[in-house]
Amino acid sequence: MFTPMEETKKTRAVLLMAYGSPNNLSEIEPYYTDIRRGRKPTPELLEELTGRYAAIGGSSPLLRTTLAQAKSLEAQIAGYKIYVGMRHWTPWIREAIAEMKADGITEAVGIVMAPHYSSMSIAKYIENVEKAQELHQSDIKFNFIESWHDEDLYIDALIGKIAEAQLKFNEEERKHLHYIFTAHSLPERILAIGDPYKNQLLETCALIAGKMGISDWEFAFQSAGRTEEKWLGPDLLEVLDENVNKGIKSILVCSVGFIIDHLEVMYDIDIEARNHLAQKNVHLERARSLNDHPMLSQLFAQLIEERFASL
Ligand code: FEC
Repeated sequence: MFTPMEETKKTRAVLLMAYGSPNNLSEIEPYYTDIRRGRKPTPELLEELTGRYAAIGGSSPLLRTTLAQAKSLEAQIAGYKIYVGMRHWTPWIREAIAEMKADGITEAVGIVMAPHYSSMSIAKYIENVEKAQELHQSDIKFNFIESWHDEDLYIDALIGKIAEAQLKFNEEERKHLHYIFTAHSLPERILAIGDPYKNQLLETCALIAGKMGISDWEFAFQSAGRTEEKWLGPDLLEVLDENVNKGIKSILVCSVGFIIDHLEVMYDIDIEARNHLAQKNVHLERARSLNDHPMLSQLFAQLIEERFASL
């Protein structure tokens, strides 16, 4: 016999979403084509991206880590099934929706493995879910958690990672440590439409700095797209140059906009930014991403339970 609450839980579920990542080098072209909304990349762009994946070992841990996060979340919110859907590759969001429909899910909370809202990121995941619902003639009632950039558990978990990275510097370096917080750049035109992305990012940084008592920090965008239009700056590499010119010798980078150690962190910071500083006598360390950190699943569980309670 199931209690009424257990009965309700059987028709309620969580959709955990992330960007998506090719499983091997041969999947890069169709993956990249999807990111470019159906336009195939030029041979030069394809070669450049293939080179980046090859440099991090041929594939990214993004899916593996998202699945691990889903598993720990499932353990935290016993009773609700967690479905995983990716925006740009398998397992697709549309596959998750088909599975949810087949399982008789009627209400769901959607959350993305990205803390900051933008019309060019989180809103696109929501659109993707809506299109998938149309495709499968599904009418699951979705409630989306659109941002969680100022939540204590996220801020405190990041502070823990920054504290771990501080220990990679010697005592003298720690006294003069400069902090750079980063996130994925987006086209600058989002500012004109009042997109909250940049402000939410700065709020995250200010909360971390305030709690840690750090005053020597700045924010930079990274991973700007290879397109003609202007992307949000300043770019991480420019900011690194400015710091070199000022004589800064120890820099701790923390990518607050990313949750997982994936391509954009493993290549753009661990390889590209490091190479950029080679021969410049600067000690750079990066705070590890949260990945499947238990405080993150605790936060997701809390936010999801609150949403279900409000339905
Ligand atoms: O590890 C992996 O295999 C995948 C890593 C990955 C994540 C990610 C997250 C975000 N992106 C965001 C915005 C854009 C915009 C464009 C764009 C392009 C790419 C390309 C790759 C890529 N992104 Fe990404 N992104 C990841 C990977 N991204 C690869 C294509 C090559 C390149 O430009 O580097 C430009 C699209 C266009 O051309 O029209 C815009 C944002 C996030 C953070 C939120 C999220 O995770 O969804 C914002 C992870």
